[in-house]
Amino acid sequence: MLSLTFEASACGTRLSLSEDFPCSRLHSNSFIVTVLLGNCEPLDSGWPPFRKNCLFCAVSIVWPDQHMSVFDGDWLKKHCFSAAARQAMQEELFLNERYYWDSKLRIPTADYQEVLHDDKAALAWLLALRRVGIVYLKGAPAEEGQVARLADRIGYLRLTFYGHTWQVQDKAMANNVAYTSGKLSLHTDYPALHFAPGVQFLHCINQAVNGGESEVVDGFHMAEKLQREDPEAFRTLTSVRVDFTDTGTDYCDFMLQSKKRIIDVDAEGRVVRINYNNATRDSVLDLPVHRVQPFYRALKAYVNIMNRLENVVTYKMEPGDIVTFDNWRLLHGRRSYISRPDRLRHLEGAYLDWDEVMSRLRILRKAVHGEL
Ligand SMILES: O=C(O)CCC(=O)C(=O)O
Ligand SMILES: [Fe+2]
Repeated sequence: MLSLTFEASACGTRLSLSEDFPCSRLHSNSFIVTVLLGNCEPLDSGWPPFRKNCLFCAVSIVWPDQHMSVFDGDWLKKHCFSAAARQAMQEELFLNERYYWDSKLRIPTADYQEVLHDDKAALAWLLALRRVGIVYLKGAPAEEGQVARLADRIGYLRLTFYGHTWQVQDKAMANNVAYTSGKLSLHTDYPALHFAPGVQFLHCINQAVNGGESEVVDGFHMAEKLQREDPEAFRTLTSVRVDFTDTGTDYCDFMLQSKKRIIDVDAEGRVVRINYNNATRDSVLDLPVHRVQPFYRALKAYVNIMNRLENVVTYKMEPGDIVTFDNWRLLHGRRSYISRPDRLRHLEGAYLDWDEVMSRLRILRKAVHGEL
């Protein structure tokens, strides 16, 4: 196997020639490899070995049937197998690096109209949404239809049993606690779906005079704290699957059941998703009885951490504000409010998935910064 070693240098990428690749032109038993230099001319150093570093442009291979393939230096670099190169490539594709926060966070804020009409503003919005998990948009008209417009900016929204978009109001015969004026404790939306929506938009059309403040907490950061403070509880919440349920009629009738871990981790043990909504956590706990108390103890430990004042960010939305956040990461809540018929609190919400959001982000990054 041939191996090329890349090195960044002031004048570009350099290719280090090694003992097993002693010359710019390598004759193996069956093919010829030539390193093309900066000016893209094949280096004809001949034999014996040419050992110094050279500016690297491409590698050409002449196969036994005389067919020639030319591999551009940037292409080869992109396909490099070194751990560092692969990690950099994955980070560029998926942007998995997160900024963890607590109550001191100043929520990144952007202008709604700019995000709709300016690619740079839209890119900055989505980059912050990915990294911080929450971005506030100001200046939307205080009327329905804005979360759908914002979703159109990305691609399309996620239809659920609560409709394409949904109206958070104090409703008679409410089919969800969100549709009352009561307090909503910190939760993620829709763990009753096995594939919960990745991103949530909430647009304030009308706010209550008294109460109705919003609360958010960084679920990934809180999971990290739990792992440090109470590793046993972290192990329980990342291994035990619990049932969630949601039954009713809205967009159409529904009868959902799911089984989820409260904290999902990936193969490397990194926290990737929080699934927690006590309003839809099933009263049926499908566990052997000796695991019931350890589960509740672990859940209480996590909930206690997320409710600490030092971890919660509180804000009150005003008409025209839209909060956009990572529903796989943040837990959000609402303080109770006093419902007044002349000033009905009204938020409109919509869901999207991360695949669509990341797709738009990559396209915007290419449009703003060129090929990456
Ligand atoms: O009313 C709010 O501020 C939030 C509503 C909510 O969390 C929900 O609808 O899931
Ligand atoms: Fe919610």
